[in-house]
Amino acid sequence: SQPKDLRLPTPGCYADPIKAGIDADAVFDGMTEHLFFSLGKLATTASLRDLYMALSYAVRDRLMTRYLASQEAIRAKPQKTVAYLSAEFLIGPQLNNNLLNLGITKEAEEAVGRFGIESLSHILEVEEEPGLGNGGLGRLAACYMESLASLQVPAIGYGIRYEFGIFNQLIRDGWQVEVTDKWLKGGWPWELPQPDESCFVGFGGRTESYVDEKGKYRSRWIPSEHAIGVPHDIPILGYRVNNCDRLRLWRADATESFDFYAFNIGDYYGAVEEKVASETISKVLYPNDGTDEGRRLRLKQQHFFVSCSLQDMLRSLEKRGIEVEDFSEHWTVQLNDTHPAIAVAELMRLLIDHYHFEWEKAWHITTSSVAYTNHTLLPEALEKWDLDLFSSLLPRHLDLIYEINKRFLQQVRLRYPGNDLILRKLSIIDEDGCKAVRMAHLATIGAHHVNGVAALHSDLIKRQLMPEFAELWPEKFTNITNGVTPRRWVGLANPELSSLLDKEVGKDWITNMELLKKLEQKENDSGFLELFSKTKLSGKRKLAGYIHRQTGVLVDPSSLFDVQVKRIHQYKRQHLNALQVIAQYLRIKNGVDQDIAPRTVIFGGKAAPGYFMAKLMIRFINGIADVVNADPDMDGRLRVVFLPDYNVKLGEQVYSATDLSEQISTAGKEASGTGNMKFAMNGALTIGTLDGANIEIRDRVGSENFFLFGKTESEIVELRENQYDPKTYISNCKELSEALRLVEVGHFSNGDSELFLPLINSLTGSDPFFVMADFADYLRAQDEVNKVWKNPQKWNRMALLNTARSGFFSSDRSIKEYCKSIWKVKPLDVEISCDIN
Ligand code: Z15
Repeated sequence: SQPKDLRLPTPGCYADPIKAGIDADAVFDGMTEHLFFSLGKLATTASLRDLYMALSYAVRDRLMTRYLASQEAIRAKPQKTVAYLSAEFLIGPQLNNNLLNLGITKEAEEAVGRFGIESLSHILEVEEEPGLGNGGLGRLAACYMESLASLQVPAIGYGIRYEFGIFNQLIRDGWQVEVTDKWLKGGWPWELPQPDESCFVGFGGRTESYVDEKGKYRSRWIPSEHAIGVPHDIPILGYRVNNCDRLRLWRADATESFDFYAFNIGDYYGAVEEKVASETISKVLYPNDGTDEGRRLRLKQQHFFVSCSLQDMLRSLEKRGIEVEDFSEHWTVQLNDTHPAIAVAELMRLLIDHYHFEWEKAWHITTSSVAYTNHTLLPEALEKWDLDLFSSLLPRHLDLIYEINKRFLQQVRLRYPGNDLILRKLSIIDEDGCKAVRMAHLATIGAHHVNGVAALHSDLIKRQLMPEFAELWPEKFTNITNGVTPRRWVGLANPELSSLLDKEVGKDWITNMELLKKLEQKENDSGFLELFSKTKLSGKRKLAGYIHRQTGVLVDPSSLFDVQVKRIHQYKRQHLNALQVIAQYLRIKNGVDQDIAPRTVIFGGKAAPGYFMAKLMIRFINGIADVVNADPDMDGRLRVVFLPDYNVKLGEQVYSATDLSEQISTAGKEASGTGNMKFAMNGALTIGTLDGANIEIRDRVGSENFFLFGKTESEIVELRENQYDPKTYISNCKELSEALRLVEVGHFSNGDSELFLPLINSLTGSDPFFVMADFADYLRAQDEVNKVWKNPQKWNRMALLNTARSGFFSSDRSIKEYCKSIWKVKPLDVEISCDIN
């Protein structure tokens, strides 16, 4: 017989389900048991790592009640679930987040204290973070999963369990060195393998026609290779609710751990190679952020996780006795960029070839389930697959894509008779040059909604990226401005600010960020501003200690902390910042530094291993740092730091310690940005261009509380169309030409005048990202920063108003918009039924 009730595991059930079994005694007992039974250790011999594992297991136990109750709730009361498909989930450390969301941080602190640990932070430091993403896109997926759970929305995140995540970054002689990220090596306690729910995925081979038992002609795919996807589930608990959603990441295994037939006929090495090939699929994350590589293995990864995920969704309907016909009433499938866009063809294939639906029916199901988020306009990021590669890996999918395209173009012909140009522009197949499948077109045709990630970006999708699609389907295109979760990015990242906010506006701000508006009343309260700035100073002290330990550089916590942390990319323009640093350095050297505020300029971020210019930018920053930091003339007025290995954990340290947030991309290039939001919430002022979500941040915090500079998107377009010449900007700005000159003579490269030449040539030659055009205005805005810094009361007021007005950028707001306008999903209450007997 089936057990009906969910029973709480030991130690029993308390009246308040949230507190069930999670007082300090229970956490301590749980740790003791896990030390003994799961880790084979006695409390007396346990290492810090053992204690980390024991606490994690004890916390995980307490998630399980909620996790299983959440699955039970949806079974008992079927309603639509979000399936968030993403090749990346950059979830960061789990222990502290789970403690916060369970509400047992204090209890855990007390429990570890009984093992002789002075501070919970020592335990938290042990955790390896899963770097299963590159940057903004992967972190957004993680924030969205957390908000979905906190808003009690049934959801599953589907992705890949890479064995190696984004590389660890070392800096050697100023250069980036990449080191394999072995995040699983010590055992990672937050995942639950579910081998019973494995799926088969095919690759390669051919398609064939056959006549079915009813005499009907059908097609089928005979793949030449297979892999097995083994789900590894990570529970995602909402904040102080019982809802615990799931992140289901697929690991690729060989179909047989060994091909025994091949073994028997003597092809021992062939058999081993086959196994190695299938297990390579989930081996490593591609370390590109915003550049398409077009590699075969990458397409394999995409099809692998998408196919497993769709099979999983279909299977769950069958298990619950729901008709596959009703798929779109039970699943809403969100494509995080085009990485999972093969889902459009794969769902069609499963519905037609496996479930024998007619085309029209299958297409209706597909297009009423799938929606697509675009994250970039950069042409180098838009995924295209060569037809040869595509057909050799996914021949059946290519047939289906041709059919989708044929029917779509027929519709276009009816709308625009005789217009062949528009057919070429809209076709899924790119016929210019090497023929290729355009994944953004497949996603757009297969989706009921296409959204951009900030107002400007969504507007540019319609005006520049896909004007023909937008004219064809105006109602399909929409905007959902990105957001970030306040639990991690304020609650965990800034505990001191959090307790000040608790006292001032009440504890509910963390789930209702609009409550922070109340802080506006304090803008002229110098006592409160003092308290507010003390939380910042405390964050800066901690970061200064970290910087010293990591880099050996001593920085002054009372200086202005000016921070640019994000992936290194020419469009993000870290070199613009670096050149500005050189100009400040020259001012101090030349004794024209009266107004310069003492500054610590901090950079952090990884470069794609194959992106030469980005790696040179890192070398450039470190070259400047070496000279500036060694120069006694700087006299504490300027310090430059490159923080190695920027990741989620380091981000948590950085946002709370920043005075000035650098958001200086070329207008029109940064789709949204999300770091910009984390800084603003934590009371940093932004120096930024009118790009991505910066525009909306400025609109909300007030233009008087934002340091604006630079050309607008339309001015950039105009410059580009009118033979932009960076040289005129260089000769018109003495500080710029002198800074460039100093680089050219090798001042930041021990006299080597070759090292930075490619960078200089790019800037003085074509300057594709308009660094020269924006330099003078950037310097002007930096002077404004210096001026305001001299008036701490004013600075603190502006900073407070940034925090007070940043509520809109909570991912709770973004997710509510997705739920209402795209997914049509509702929250679901999860109750924990208590049954002690
Ligand atoms: C990525 O991190 C982003 C876009 C991409 O197309 C890829 Cl492949 C990776 C970023 C955007 O650059 C950033 O502006 C945005 O905030 C983020 O996605 C989340 O939408």
